[in-house]
Amino acid sequence: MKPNYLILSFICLLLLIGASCKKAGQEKTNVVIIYIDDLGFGDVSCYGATEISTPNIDKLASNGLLFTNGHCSSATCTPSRYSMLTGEYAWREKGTGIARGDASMIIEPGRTTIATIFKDAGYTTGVVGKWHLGLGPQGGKADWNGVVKPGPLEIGFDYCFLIPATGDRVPCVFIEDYKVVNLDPDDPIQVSFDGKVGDEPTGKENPELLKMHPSHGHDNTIINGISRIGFMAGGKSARWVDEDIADVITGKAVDFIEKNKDKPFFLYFSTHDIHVPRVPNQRFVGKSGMGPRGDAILQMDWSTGQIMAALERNGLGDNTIVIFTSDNGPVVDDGYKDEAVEKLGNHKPAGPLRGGKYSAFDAGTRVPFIVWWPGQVKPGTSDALVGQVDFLASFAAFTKQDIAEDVGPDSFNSLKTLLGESKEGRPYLIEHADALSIIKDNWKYIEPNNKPRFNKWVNIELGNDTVPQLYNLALDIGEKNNVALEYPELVKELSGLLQKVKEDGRSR
Ligand code: NG6
Ligand code: CA
Repeated sequence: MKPNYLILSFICLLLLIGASCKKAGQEKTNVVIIYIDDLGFGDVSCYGATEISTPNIDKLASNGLLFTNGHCSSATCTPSRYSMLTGEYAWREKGTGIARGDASMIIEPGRTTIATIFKDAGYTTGVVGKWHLGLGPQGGKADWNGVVKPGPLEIGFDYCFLIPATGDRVPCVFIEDYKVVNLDPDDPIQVSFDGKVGDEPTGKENPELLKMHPSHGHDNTIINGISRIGFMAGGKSARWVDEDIADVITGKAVDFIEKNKDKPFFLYFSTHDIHVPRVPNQRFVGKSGMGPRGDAILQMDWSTGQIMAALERNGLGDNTIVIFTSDNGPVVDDGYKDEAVEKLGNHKPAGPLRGGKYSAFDAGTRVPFIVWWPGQVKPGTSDALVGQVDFLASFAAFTKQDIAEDVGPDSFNSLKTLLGESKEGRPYLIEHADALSIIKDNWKYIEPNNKPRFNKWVNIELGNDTVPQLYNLALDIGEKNNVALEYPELVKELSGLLQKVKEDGRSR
């Protein structure tokens, strides 16, 4: 029988269209970054925690690529986020330490960020959750009662729903796009970090009114029975309820996914959990047996599950990359008496690592780091050295864009490594706490500095020392043996490279 060439050509045409659609689809794969606050390397079960179970994150890890040597850039929040969004190490710029609640916008409006990269590639971009990168004009103050600007919308985000700074800093209100949510104009907000405003009680003056007491700091205005950093008056109808924060922001993130399910989107979902004050919803209270810190971990795992369920429900499961990671390492007592210390039991928030949040030791910056993209990223583990500072250049490459010479000065294209196509990690990575460190080929050098080694406030070894420190992470992941004196050549090489990266003003 004579073949029907018309039908055959039609089938070929369909196949061709199918193939090119797949390619086009891949170019517009959605990207979601789930950014947890203060989550330690050992805080989730897929990273070895045995005293707590995080089934949603474990599922993400078992279907994705789990990095054992993944890093944020700094041991605290603001600089890590700055560096993740801009691709520049935060320590290069003044004013990128832990931001006050009334800090002005730290990233200059119009600057290329990971959000502008996606926006330029035709994505709808959103940030939901903790911001902590300042809002309002340089040299001025945010107008909490008017248009809160500039903010994320000036650096590439189409949508934002924000906790302006942190849960423990005023103002304790949400911001959607440019406005404080539910604000009554007859009850304007006042915010101060320099002295009391209004006549509302503070934790210092009226501790009997508190439902959670500070252990250090955190004794200014009482909002919902918890005293905060900073003073606030007014804005009563706009104030958040701590127990509902996770529900509210997770809901907004899910709404963003649903609204944008038919077009490519980039979502930066930044949880309040497991930062202080840890006040999880009643559903999680007492469920971990570890007090509010453990319960907040369960709530954070739930939030992660909600995001994943929203992706699945909308058929986006195999066309979305999800990156799950944290902004800095763990801290147990970070300023409130919330039983985190008493109920920790055998749980090791940092796993085998030394230090924690604020620390130059590896627990400060080596964090959970999972990349999930079913059908594309092969499940498994990778011990390649990867850093969040590389997201900008990597996603520029992913969306097939070149970046200008001065953009993302410390961001390397690590796309192949992040997607598991290569086992080769970064040649080296700089880490930032009080001191700077450099990691290269599993050696870690911490530069000498004069700050004390131990901070009694947070009970964390900060990794500071007046002498150079060198650790062989391959043999000594807990950084117990400083071998600087045994390897003077290596100390010279690493300190020299660190010095060069500082002096060059860029490393890409
Ligand atoms: C510290 C706070 C701490 C936390 C941290 C920022 C005190 C005594 N301590 O100054 O509780 O808010 O700043 O954490 O106020 S971060 O994760 O946002 O960097
Ligand atoms: Ca943090």
